[in-house]
Amino acid sequence: MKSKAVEDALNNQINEELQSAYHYLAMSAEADRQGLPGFANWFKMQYLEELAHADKFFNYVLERDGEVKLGQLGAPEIKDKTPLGLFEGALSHEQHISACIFKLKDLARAESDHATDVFLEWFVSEQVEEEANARGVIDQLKMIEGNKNGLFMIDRELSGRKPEEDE
Ligand code: OFO
Repeated sequence: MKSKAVEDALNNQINEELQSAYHYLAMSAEADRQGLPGFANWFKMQYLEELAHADKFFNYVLERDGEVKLGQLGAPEIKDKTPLGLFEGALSHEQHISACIFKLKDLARAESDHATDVFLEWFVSEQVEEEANARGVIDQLKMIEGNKNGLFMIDRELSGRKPEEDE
């Protein structure tokens, strides 16, 4: 790639996306352990989406004749394991990813890398959606205030999430 700084940042983002996937996989296992199959499904679908995000960055670096450098992944850590805590964790994680994407976009512009700037547009919109999705579930969980029937209904709703079609 023309800019080494952009190439490094894109490689770093592959790692961020894979780390996200790993994080959601751990959340899926935790939800399953708690007897919440719908939550487990939602996090598993999110895990698959994050793998697809990593793949988009991976393919893009190769397409631009860059060098892919895969780094280490850390063990996921779930701070708050309550249903609300899981989704609050997801939201703050997505806010972190949004900040990464914005920083990457600023760098692409500073380096006059127009192709990368355009490539990142998809991720900017995706992050708006991802934050809104997590926020939507948080709102529902706050509304039921821990009521078991309410939690059962939300779990049923989350069980309906399907893998996204390729975009
Ligand atoms: Fe959850 O977001 Fe990737 O980019």
